[in-house]
Amino acid sequence: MKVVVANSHVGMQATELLKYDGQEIIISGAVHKVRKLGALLFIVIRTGKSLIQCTLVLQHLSIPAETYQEGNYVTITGICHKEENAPNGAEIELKSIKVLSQPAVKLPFSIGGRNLGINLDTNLDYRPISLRHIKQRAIFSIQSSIVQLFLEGLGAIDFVKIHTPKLVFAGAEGGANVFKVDYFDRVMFLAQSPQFYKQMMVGVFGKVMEVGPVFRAESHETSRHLNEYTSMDIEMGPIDSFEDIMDVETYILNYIFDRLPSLCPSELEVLKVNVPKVGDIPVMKMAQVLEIVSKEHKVRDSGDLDAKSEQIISQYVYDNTGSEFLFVTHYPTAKRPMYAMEDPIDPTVTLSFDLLFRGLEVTTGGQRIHNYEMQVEKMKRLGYNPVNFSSYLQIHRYGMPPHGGFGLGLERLTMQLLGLGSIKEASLFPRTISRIFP
Ligand code: AMO
Repeated sequence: MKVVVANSHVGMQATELLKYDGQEIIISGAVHKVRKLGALLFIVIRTGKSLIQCTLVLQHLSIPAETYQEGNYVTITGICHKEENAPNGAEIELKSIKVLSQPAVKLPFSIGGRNLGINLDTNLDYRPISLRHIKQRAIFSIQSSIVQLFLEGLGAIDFVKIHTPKLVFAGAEGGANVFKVDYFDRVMFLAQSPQFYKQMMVGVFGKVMEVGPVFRAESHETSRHLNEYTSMDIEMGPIDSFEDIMDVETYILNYIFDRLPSLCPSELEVLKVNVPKVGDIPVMKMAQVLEIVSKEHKVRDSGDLDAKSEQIISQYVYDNTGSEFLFVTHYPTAKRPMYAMEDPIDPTVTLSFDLLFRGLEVTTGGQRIHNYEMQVEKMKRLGYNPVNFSSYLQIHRYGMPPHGGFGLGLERLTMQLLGLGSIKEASLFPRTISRIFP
């Protein structure tokens, strides 16, 4: 009989077990859950990818209870059998268990149940442990697949992956929400976005993409803001118009959501995820959106959509087109950063867009200024000293194509896809004003 070694590092899928029907198999993992049913003991082993059910007839084999207590890391040996009633159609009849390590104390809560059954604060306080729960882990397996597909889909149309600095000389997005960092004898900032650098790299590669951390010194805690999040960015040129950017975003969202079900079927199933059909995404100008929203909601700031406005317009679009996405275009110039290209027909608005998904903004994008004089003039108009931006302005000075890009918030996309109540649930170790541990 062949002995197969599979451990949690290899990450064997429970479904793969079927291949070893009748054979002896060795698996390493954590004792996830233990259940006694008469003379039968069920021990579920958690590997990096799945749960594997093992059975033991207590009379046949005496194993001390401390060997299989929840939280132990073990190596088990047993015979693999097809078993229709087992979670993945196969189970292992145990012959022996070897303990690799034991926890110092009992787990603070059980992670073997169907639901975690603890509140969000406890979940986040005990993150290294709570993330081991199957539903928590599924969130981040899905998130990992989203990133994989984002890079794969854009790579297939010649986007080059770049890695830009997160310690930067200036905040790119304007506003006060930028963190200062002591940097030897001077001050630097944590990047609010890869904005300046991705623009610079258009002059090098034409089409670039990055998935990386960005930092926002938001002083309020809301269900949709983090102080550190993951931005999925693209930048490209030459372009004909900012609509080229919306076309790329439409392409990549179709690419991701078409392929997600085959990449992580069990995780989508365990979280009962409704994966959207993207198709063509409807487009509306900001002015049009405000007109519709103001019929049922008092919009206080005509330059941006508050949470309620985003929900109202998303519902309106869903009712009229069936789409769960909406591009809102032509945001006011006064509300967009200094690099935003103004509409030559009406300079009070920019050639920019936001994407709403199920009632929440998940992306901002648009065309950028590529002309040197135009960029310098706009900086001065907004009160920035162009001298402080001379390294960025090299691209305008020495020649840039018409270009643009977008930034898609990974945690917001995950939150909306999975219907999570808070963005914190979509971040492994969320950073907010009140949360810095673990
Ligand atoms: P913006 O600042 O709109 O644009 O950010 C882009 C997207 O990032 C997400 N996001 C956040 N997610 C979690 N917590 C936050 N505090 C937070 N702030 C923003 C949202 C948002 O749509 N440089 C531009 C993008 C571009 O034009 O290329 C930018 O960063 O999903």
